[in-house]
Amino acid sequence: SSYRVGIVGATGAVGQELIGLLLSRSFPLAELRLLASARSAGRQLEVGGKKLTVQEAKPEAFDGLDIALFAAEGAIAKALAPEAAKRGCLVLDKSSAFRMDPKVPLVIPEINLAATRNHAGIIASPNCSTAIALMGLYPLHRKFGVKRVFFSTYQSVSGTGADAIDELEAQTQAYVKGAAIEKKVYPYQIFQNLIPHIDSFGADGYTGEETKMREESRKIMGLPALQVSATCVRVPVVRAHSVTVNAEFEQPVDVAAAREVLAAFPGAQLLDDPANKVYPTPLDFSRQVKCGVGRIRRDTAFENGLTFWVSGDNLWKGAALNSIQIAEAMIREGIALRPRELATA
Ligand code: 2RA
Repeated sequence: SSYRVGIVGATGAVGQELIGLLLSRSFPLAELRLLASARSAGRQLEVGGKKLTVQEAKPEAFDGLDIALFAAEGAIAKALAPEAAKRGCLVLDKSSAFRMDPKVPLVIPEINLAATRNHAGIIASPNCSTAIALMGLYPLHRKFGVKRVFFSTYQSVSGTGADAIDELEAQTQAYVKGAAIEKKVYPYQIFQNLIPHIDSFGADGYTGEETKMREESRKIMGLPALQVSATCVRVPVVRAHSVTVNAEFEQPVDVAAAREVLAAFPGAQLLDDPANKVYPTPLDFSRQVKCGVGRIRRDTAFENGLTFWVSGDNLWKGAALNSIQIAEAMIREGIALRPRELATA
């Protein structure tokens, strides 16, 4: 069968990737409805050789849809996702609005697809840095049991959005021309620099991004007591995030065993041959379905420690692809798109 799919935030960086991936993955579409703010309504987008007109995202815009892919900021998801679910849509939301809501499954299909069986109309996708980090950590946890983990991230500017991509480009051009470098999106120059600040600072000195990595990793892996400490840094890379993971396990983990586990995990591509300078880089893993894992070595700071490096596309596995993979897997596994109570209504 085929499905009537709506995209909320269709004109944004992630929305554009959703359109491309639905087409390139031949998602069974009966209809594709592009929804965005009133400001963008009326714009025409070229989709698969057809011109589609963007409609305003408002409650009645969800009538008749089976799936609503939300790629908008939290406030819009908070306002409209319940409206869409009420109208019988399965909402797949990439924002942080519902991720920690106990009634909302937070899902990476390769890890906890079963959690989708208890949805009440809304399913959340994790923060991009969490999804990418867990493509390396989760298969190792499943085999060796993780106790404590440190994340250090190297996050591309596309995670902020199209305006940040433009900012890096403009600062690069200004540098080449010897012109003044302007800062609009970030508090510091991002060109030739690093900014250890993503999202907002909490009272404990951790940023929202760092708190998300801790809380979301615990929820997705079902490890409420997992010890996590993250440092999330913006780097002058256009696309794809990278993460250094230092993890302590219940038992010693040798590199060969770790490589075997990662090579067998569907969400990861093992790329680990340091003698030949082979390891993942963000440039190589942009627009890749899998996340690259390499630099695997015993961690010298832990008993039973292992450290490794992951690079993954933050717009794909970190956002658009993960949402689409949830829908694909639910359809493949015959998991109800509508919550039980609605289905009988
Ligand atoms: C970022 N993870 O990279 C956040 C949102 N995509 O800015």
